[in-house]
Amino acid sequence: MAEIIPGRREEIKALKAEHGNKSLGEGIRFRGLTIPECREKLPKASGGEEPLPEGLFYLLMTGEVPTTDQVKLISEDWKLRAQTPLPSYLVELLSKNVPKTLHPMSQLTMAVMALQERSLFARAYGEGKINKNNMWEYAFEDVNNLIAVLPQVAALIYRTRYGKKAADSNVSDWAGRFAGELGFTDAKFTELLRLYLSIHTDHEGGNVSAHTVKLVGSALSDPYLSFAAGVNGLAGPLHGLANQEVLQWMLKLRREVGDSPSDQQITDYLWTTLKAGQVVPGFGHAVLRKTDPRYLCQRQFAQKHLPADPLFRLTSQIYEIAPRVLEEHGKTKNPWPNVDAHSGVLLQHYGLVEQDYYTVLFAVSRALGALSGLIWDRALAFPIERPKSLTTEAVKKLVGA
Ligand code: NMX
Ligand code: MLT
Repeated sequence: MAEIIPGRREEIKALKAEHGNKSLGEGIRFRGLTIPECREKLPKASGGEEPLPEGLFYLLMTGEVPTTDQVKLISEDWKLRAQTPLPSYLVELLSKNVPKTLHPMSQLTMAVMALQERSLFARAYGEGKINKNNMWEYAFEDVNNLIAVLPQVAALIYRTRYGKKAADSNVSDWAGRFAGELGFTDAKFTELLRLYLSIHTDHEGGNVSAHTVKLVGSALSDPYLSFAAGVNGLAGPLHGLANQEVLQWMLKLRREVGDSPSDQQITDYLWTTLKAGQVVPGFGHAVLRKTDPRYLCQRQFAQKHLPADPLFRLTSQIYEIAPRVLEEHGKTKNPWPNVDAHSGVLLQHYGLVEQDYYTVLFAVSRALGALSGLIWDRALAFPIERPKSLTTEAVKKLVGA
């Protein structure tokens, strides 16, 4: 990072000076690579087929596809960082003091906030050691420390809330450790988690959660404070909570019409949702105008590993019908499914059935995208964000309305 940053600072300064007035859009690419390319090119675990999220983190940080050894180094580094025990007040909080009714996403925010006491960035700032040139280094340490312990924290929330036990596991990559902490030993589930945690990392930075992290970080709030804020954005039903909503919506459909609904029954159910003034969860997107490539890669995973799963078959049937209904409804600019329309079905298959936990998995993954961006924001000394805000009266006066 220390070698790359100076050149990148110059590059961006020149780019902004020359082309800063143009508007851009590219769909989903991570440093220029599409989702299928990431899946193909990023290093895998030994015997595995899905990318390791550590590799995606390296790609987001450096713009380069890492070697297997480089990815191994990150796995080992994060494992080492995670060996510092969680503070006892946090363990007490999560395992004894939060009410069972508190949503797992709220618990996650509280946990990240509780860890903020560890921020090296905040400490160095307080001691007057931070300047524009070195602040990325403190952000880098905080980000890696936080990412390293997120699986432990998230799994503690899971085990306490649903009365589960961690599994004995010697898998030591980041997703593998997470699977074990959640109590899963099935190698296919671990592979799914590697894929899941890779593809949910980011979506071009403008989404609510990543952008919130960036916005809060622009005040030089440290990475813990910034990430906690982003988690709260992800917890909204139009954003990350949609993965929970999708499952609940599908299970309600099954309860109402049985395991093998006809196309007409699904069409009627879609219209009932729309006529009730609700959104069809998992469909539509703020910027995509086609089926989300993350949906498609999860669909491929299902076609390969669970083709006969009844919920997967239902998902496919809805995929056939919902876009037509949404087009006829005529409001959404994008009638195609997004990432959240598929993720829950895969988790259900492997026994992670607690839907109100799904957005926590999304958040653990989003940490890689949003927080790698935050390191870069500090490296490039991006300024505080401050959009203008005017009253309607003032706008009217200014535009002569
Ligand atoms: N069902 C019903 N109506 C919809 C849907 C949908 N799935 N998607 C968009 N619309 C409506 C939208 O509410 C808006 O209505 P109105 O004019 O009455 O305000 C109209 O279509 C135009 O919206 P768009 O410009 O197409 O979409 P927008 O950028 O405003 O919102 C989403 C994007 C993703 C919030 C929206 O498509 C949505 O609410 N989808 C369902 C929830 C969901 O799946 N969210 C997850 C997104 C992915 N993620 O992980 O964050
Ligand atoms: C995301 O990954 O955050 C979603 O695609 C939503 C978005 O990009 O706005």
